[in-house]
Amino acid sequence: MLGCNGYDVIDMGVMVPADKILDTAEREGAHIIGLSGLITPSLDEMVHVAHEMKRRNMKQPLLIGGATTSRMHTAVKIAPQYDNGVMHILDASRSVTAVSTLLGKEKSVLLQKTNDEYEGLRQQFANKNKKDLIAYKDAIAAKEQLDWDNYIPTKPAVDGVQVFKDFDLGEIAKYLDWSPFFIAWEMPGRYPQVLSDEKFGAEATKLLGEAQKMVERIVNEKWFTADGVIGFWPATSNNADTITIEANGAEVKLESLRQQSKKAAGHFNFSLADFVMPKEKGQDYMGAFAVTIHGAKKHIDQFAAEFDDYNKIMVQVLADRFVEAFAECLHEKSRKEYWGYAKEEHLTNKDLIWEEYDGIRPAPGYPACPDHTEKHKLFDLLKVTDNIGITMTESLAMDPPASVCGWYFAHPKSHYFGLGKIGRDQLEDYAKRKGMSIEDAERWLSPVLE
Ligand code: B12
Repeated sequence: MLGCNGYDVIDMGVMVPADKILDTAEREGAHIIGLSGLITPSLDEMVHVAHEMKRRNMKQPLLIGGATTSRMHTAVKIAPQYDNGVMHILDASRSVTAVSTLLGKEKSVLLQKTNDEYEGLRQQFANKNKKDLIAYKDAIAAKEQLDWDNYIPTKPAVDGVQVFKDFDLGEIAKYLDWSPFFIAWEMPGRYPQVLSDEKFGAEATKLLGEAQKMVERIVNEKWFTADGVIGFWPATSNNADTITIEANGAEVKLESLRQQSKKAAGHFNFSLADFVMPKEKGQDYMGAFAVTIHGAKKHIDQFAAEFDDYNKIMVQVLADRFVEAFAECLHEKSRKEYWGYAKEEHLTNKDLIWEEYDGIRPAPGYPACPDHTEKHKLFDLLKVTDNIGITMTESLAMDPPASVCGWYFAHPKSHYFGLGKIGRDQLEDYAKRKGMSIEDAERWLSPVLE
């Protein structure tokens, strides 16, 4: 593949172990190495790669990018591991200038400038004011008290787990949300407004037309196989941050994290556990789901082999759109049918996108539940790997990449929120509840630690 300045680009693909990347880079005489990270555990993997590059005495600059990366994290955690240049690139389009400079005479000037800037960021990080946190026990006391006395939980129609194999792609296509599609193509603005945007409108309209043509082929020629699994179980909370699920005669404890920031009077410190009925109030229910798109890789590889980057990216982006649409579709069917707490719901796709329904489906890794390790429990409860073939890497990324999993909550007052930072007291309690060492808990929760 031809890249910047006529240099070759080797795209190693997704979820490649550090050793394989570095072996290939050394074998092929790479001039620059780039890493892209989607979820926070991949940030640790990047630190490891930088460390390995130093151990191997490598000389190439290391470029960092992707949704969860940041200049601060790069400066504080990754750059100190490697002396021959680490740079965070906010946006792929900026990598062209950076790469051109790194391949030219000005390389050492750019690396020195970056290093000075990162030194400043490290100082800033070291001096940053701690957030105003309240004690964990006070945060629990400031939980939202839902009116459980007047709430009658709906017993799910599906008892246990239900698997969906080769789900109708035409049905899923009705739930496609095009706004993130345009974000993936780096076109700002929501759909459909983006189509009439002064600057991007014409290009956006053309792109959408081509995407829709590919959607038709995906559906008619069955490029993808959509598999999903959902499950519902009796559940109660403990008035703090543990939800107990009863599955197959055994108790499974789901551990939540609680907002600990100091809030104005009358504002709550939320935790997902608040949305499940406390045990002394009675019996509630909870659900989970996992969905995946198989088959995209074959088409991605084929377009890559034809050096057709445009269609390669289009398939990737559409696989992501399909999996999100599948999650939306199963969530709606769950509310109306499989759980059945909203049998009368009648919403348009636009209403669904704006989440105008009762209940939520937070995904482990999202701001309300940033601990990716809870995915292990979800995978066990739904037997995700056996049922629909999703596997997890050591960094807890799911393969196929177009996969989503999460929890279902039904309470009409359940809502999304961002956890924010937590204190040492909550970290210690959480580690104990999870049976994890403090060091492990610190590693997995590092982005939310004070
Ligand atoms: C699309 C998307 C998905 C897609 C997958 C995308 C994919 N395969 O890459 C789907 C729907 C499958 C998905 C699933 C999940 N997602 Co998601 N997803 C997103 C979303 C909405 C957009 C990411 C994206 O593609 N942006 C568009 C691209 C073009 O931008 P970008 O990645 O930032 O890349 C640009 C630059 O960073 C740069 N760049 C990127 N890489 C590199 C590399 C180099 C070397 C350089 C120079 C530059 C560069 O260039 C790009 C163009 O400018 C983000 C939210 C967000 N707004 O970022 C969440 C987000 C990344 N997802 C998240 C999570 C948690 C998940 C799940 C774990 C949820 C779950 N439990 O199921 C799963 C994990 C999937 C897996 N396989 O393990 C979280 C991650 C948070 C975290 N702390 O870990 C985010 C941030 C959402 C959130 N607000 O919490 N997701």
